[in-house]
Amino acid sequence: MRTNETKRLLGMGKPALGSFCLGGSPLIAETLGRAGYDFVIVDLQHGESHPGNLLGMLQAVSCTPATPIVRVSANQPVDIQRALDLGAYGLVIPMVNSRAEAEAVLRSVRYAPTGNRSWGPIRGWLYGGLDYFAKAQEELLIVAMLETAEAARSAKEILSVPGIDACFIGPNDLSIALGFPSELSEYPPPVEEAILAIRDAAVATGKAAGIYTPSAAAAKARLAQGFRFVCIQNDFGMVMTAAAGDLRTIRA
Ligand code: 3PY
Ligand code: MG
Repeated sequence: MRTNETKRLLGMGKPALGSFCLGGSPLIAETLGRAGYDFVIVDLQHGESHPGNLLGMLQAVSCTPATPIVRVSANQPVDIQRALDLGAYGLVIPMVNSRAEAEAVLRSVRYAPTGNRSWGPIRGWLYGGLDYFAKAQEELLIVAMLETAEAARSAKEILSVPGIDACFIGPNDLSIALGFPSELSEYPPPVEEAILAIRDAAVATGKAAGIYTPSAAAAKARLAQGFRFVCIQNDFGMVMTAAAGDLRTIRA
């Protein structure tokens, strides 16, 4: 089966850098993949992508060196299995709040006897290879989002589930869950403490700590703190930042 380069980097203790694709444009997804990110996350939770355009989005990313990852809309077997069948090589699952929910993710991802995924990896086979059945469990990257107060409290139990490869902190939802606003350039101490406690739980369980960041500077700071599955912005934010920055420069 094709090597999952993002999983390989994380397995070697190295960082992997990616971005979210919120627009449902395969052209933008391919452009992000060509920019040199290790992975591109097609976002089915927020933004314009949906089951009807997921195939084209995954085909676009997979004609680049970037690992095609899908953030599913929820921890639902049907969403998880469909994304994998269409060729997602990694999954980001939002709002995983307990060990039981993490175990449910893995049951959706795996074939019997350890799971209940139904057979039919139409494009998973084309992209991954004919030994998909034997090797999928090894190659697919499974990332649990920890972004609620309950998840922060249960981080160690969630991350100690074998088969969960990494956590991914959603700092906006975590901030809201702890009673603060989202999209802050600096998080208040309770949020920052929760973020670092989740990172520590990842380190303690031998998993990669991951986090969403809104800028290159924020990503560098998180890398320096030991985060390794680091997502920098999204296509929508990049357009906004670049356009507003140009106009500020011109009008100054
Ligand atoms: C969050 O910040 O809550 C996210 O989900 C980022 O992707
Ligand atoms: Mg979130």
